[in-house]
Amino acid sequence: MEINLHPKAAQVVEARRLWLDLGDLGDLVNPAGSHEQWQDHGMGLLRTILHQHGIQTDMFSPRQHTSWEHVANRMAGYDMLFMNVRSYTFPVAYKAAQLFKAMNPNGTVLTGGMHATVALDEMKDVAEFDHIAQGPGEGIIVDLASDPAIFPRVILGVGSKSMAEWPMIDRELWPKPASRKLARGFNWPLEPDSGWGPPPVVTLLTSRVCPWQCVFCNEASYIPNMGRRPVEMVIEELNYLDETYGPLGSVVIHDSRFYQNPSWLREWLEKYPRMANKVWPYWAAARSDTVRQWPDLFEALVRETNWNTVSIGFESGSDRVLRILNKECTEEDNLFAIDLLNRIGDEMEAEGRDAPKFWANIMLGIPGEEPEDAFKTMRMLKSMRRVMPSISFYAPYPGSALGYQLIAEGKSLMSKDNYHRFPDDEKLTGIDYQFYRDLLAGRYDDQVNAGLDAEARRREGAYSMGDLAKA
Ligand code: B12
Ligand code: SF4
Repeated sequence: MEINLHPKAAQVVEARRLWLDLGDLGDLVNPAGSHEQWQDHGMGLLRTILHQHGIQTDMFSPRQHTSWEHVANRMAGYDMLFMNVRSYTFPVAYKAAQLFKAMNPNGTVLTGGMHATVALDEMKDVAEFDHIAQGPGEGIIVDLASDPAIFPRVILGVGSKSMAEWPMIDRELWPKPASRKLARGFNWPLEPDSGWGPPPVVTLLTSRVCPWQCVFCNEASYIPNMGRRPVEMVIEELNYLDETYGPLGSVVIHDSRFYQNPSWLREWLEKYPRMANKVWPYWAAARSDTVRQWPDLFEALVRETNWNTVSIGFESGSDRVLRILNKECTEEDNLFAIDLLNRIGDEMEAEGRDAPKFWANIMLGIPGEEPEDAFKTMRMLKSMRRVMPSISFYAPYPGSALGYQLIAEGKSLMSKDNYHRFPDDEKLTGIDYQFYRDLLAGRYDDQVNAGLDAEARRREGAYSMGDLAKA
């Protein structure tokens, strides 16, 4: 990583710096689910860079405590507080900053992260945030931590051109589980069982940006483009983690869009089975239209690289809604991907191998969605032979085109105190959430089943509506 040590860094090493990992109270004590336990790569990357430049930071997390009083007491005596603020952690960051200032009236609060980029006005309204860095932080964090006073309140971050420049994250800089019960199966500094593959789990990123422009997401509009991490670096990191903390059980590739850039994927196909200590099974994401565009590559990756959990943002089973979302995938693309993975799974099972399954991302409660659209979505789900459904009510996140529009129209129910990040929270005015609850509870099964074709009906039983409600 090409960052020169700031000349002042040596002089200010004695400043006491705290990085607060963000998340809900108790998530690393007695968590409700697995995702709350996962680690923050933004914080991991920036702390690794700081420490490699001789700038030490202490760190702990509200996730390790069960009361805000404990969090406040642990913040006493620090000169600087750093936080990676995403929209869904904004309420926690806001509260933490207030407590930090109460404990350290002369302390400085330095924030960055996704929410600073997509909702600057909300960040600026918090007087306790002394500095707000928009965009990527890897090229600026050392200077900022060395001498924050020379920076204005709002700062434009500096990123790397390619993820090849990122150092390997020092995973020991991540928070530990904070109860004996949780520590037992956590495998820190690796990560716990996610239900997707055997533990210990390694989460990592090979790419950062997605070129599509779905109106509910639209990452390309606020995450700067950068080169993908070279295949060999990814494999080297996995082998290093396996040898240092392993043996590894499985991998989660956190990329928003793993299945893009066929030349990178072909290299992965060629090298991962040959160079990795073991061909660990992994979770990674695709779009149904790209599966349809490069089906042979998809099949080869599933069969030869152990891509055994295929996450697809199907979102809806209705062309009308897919158009509202600007998903640029059609019902037919979705069905193509489903038929293909069903077939590959059947064949692999017949060969005595574990069948790959879908992690199917589905949204309900989309503005403009009619009951018949939602029924079609349920039918689509029922045609997947092996599936873990991940269903949430649509959330109008800032940063996305549709989110900005609905916020401007005053229809969002997400606020500074509650960003409603749970799948079944009500997020918008004007949506009949009771209809969707009834749908998930199976009260419309007759209408859903009546529209199923014979083949899908034959497969019925892969899961029940009850599973959906719990997803
Ligand atoms: C991995 C991931 C997850 C994982 C793990 C999350 C975790 N613990 O980190 C899981 C699957 C659990 C997850 C879940 C969710 N996620 Co998520 N996730 C991601 C993803 C794909 C990668 C995040 C990442 O590691 N990025 C790489 C790191 C290096 O980037 P970074 O953290 O932003 O940090 C950089 C900068 O922000 C900056 N920076 C950060 N902090 C600081 C501090 C300072 C001082 C400075 C100067 C700079 C700085 O520098 C860093 C390096 O460049 C992003 C999309 C993306 N491509 O980033 C979505 C994303 C962050 N997730 C998002 C959402 C909405 C969610 C969910 C709410 C989805 C849902 N409805 O359930 C849940 C909520 C989870 C929860 N705990 O409550 C949104 C957030 C939108 C927003 N406006 O904030 C994103 C952007 C995806 C999207 N487009 O919708 N997510
Ligand atoms: S939803 Fe998926 S495909 Fe669409 S912009 Fe976001 S990451 Fe890309």
